[in-house]
Amino acid sequence: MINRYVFGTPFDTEAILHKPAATEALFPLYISLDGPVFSLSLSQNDIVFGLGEAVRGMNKRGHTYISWNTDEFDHNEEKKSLYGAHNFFLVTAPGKPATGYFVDFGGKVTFDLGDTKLDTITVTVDSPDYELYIINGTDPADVALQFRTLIGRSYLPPKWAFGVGQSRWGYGSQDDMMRVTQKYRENHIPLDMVYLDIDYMDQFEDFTISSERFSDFKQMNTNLKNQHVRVIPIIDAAVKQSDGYYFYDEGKKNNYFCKNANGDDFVAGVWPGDCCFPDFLNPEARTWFGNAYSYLVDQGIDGFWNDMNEPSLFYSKEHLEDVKKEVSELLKGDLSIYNNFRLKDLIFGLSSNEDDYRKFFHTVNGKKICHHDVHNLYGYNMTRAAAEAITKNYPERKLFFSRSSFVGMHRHSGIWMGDNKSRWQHILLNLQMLASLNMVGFLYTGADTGGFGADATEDLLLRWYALSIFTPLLRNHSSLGTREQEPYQFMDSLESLRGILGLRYRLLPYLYSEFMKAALTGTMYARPIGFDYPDDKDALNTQDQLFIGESIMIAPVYEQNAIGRHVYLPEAMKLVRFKGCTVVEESELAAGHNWIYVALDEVVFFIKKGHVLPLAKPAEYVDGVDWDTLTLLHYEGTSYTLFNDDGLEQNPDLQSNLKVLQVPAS
Ligand code: MIG
Repeated sequence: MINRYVFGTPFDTEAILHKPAATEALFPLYISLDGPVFSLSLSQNDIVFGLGEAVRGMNKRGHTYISWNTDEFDHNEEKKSLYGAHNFFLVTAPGKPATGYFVDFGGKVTFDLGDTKLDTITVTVDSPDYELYIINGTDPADVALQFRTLIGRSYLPPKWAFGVGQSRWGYGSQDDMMRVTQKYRENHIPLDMVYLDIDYMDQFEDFTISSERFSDFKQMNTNLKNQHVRVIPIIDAAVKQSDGYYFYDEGKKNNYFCKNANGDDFVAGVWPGDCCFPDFLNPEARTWFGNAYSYLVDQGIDGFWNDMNEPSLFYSKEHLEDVKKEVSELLKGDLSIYNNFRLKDLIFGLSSNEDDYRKFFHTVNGKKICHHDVHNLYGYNMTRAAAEAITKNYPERKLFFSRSSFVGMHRHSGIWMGDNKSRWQHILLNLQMLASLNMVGFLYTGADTGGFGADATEDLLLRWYALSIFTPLLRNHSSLGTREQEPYQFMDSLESLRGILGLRYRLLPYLYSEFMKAALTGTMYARPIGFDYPDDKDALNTQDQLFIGESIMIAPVYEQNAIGRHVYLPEAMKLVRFKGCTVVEESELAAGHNWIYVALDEVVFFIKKGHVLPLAKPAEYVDGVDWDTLTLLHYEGTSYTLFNDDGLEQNPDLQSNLKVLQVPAS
């Protein structure tokens, strides 16, 4: 059952696709409502799941989270905000029903989930104008399903986007793209995508290509496509302010940029220097920005990643002037301790300063809206702009994923999990976020495998890939200045890498099928194991294992130098061990707490009782996967219902693309 409560006159965030009529029902008595603040109490066994992209465990209890989209490059456990705002959480306990809450508001929302007081949740909305949805269900999976029904179908990427991707901030030329591809192919490491970061543009200007470093961009794309590899460029949200740059001139002329209080275009610094910010809340500006992607599509590009769309601001022009003045005053005196701190605060406070988000405005239906009140909708609408225009302009599905997001954007695109690091804890965080992101409809997601910041090691990369082969978005990406992270840079264990990535392609028919079924029916592709066993206390409290689709459970190793790990099995399952992408062990493991050994070059996972896992023959790219010759592994299973389509159709039908695969009687 879903109740929608409307407070004041909220701005429509367009998160919810199917809005039920506002409820006549009384506000539930167990919640105390005091202005835009509501509280509920937690009992000892209660577990809180949700909030999508956020730090810490699957059980979110015991921390304060703030929905405030932020360019945050250090994902440690103190952090309150990352790049997305996913204001949905649910409370449940073993054997108890579940209740979900969605705060539909585009500005700041604070979720104190048993942080100030262990037994109290307090949610504070930054405005009296918002909506609250309360969803009652039998168990967590039921509540999550009801929520997904409200927010609409998840984005469907093209099938090839389930392949392996290689990226690095710093690939700056056509030669770099060709070399990466060649290295992969000559080492027989599977590959489907290579990524372009900001260095392909001319002076970091959106929708331009450096002719110096990419003398024949279109030909490069053709050459790579002939090798079954697609090039995926980045697009940044901000547009360089520079007269004579065609895209800026168009935006300026048509009033498509956000304005400051005086009605002039708001200016802040990002990569290209001073920039203007497209008003993505204005539908005309969206159409303009979205259509611009065609410039690249027409040169053979089939996918994009949208960055810096929180929006991230290095400085605002206005604030920078104030800081310059104060700094020069400070430097005239002695830098006594407080002045020294002040100096540092002034400098560090330049980027993504909350005050700057109060200084610019959107125009929606002729009304001026302060950015601060709708901050969390910016990245959503940038990516929506791209997806809506390109979906209209071309018949085939294209790849889109974004850094910043809000619920609702999941209908248009996926997300990646932002600037993580080559840290062991970030493998676990990657797994945990998969679960909470699936709850809010972001099915096409994954983290920078190997870590974006800091230096990856061979063992970290192997362990991380052993998780990432199950994430729909599978991309190795790293920052400028870090140790080179392409698998072929770790030559000693190339055979192991080849095996692990090879397994991704063996699993592809299953992973794609389960992804598509989940997207088309509103279920979760990746889920906490307690969602399938809501009465089982140990299952519900397991935070480092996942079900992937209907048949398998994963339990990757995420600690350095570990030779194995603890695994909890809610019921007996079949353990399957892979080495070099072939099965080397199939054994039955009893229900309960188990220890398993997993070597660095192995992948171990579990098949659920009564279920079947189809496996393809190894392949080096998605187009090379043979969907007709599948081996069926199973644990007392008899059949598997496979979804398969051409991978490009925009609105595939579920039923007509299903095929039942029967396990031969033995
Ligand atoms: O300020 O484009 O998260 O993936 O490599 C950094 C450079 C901007 C942040 C993205 C990252 C990307 C980087 N970008």
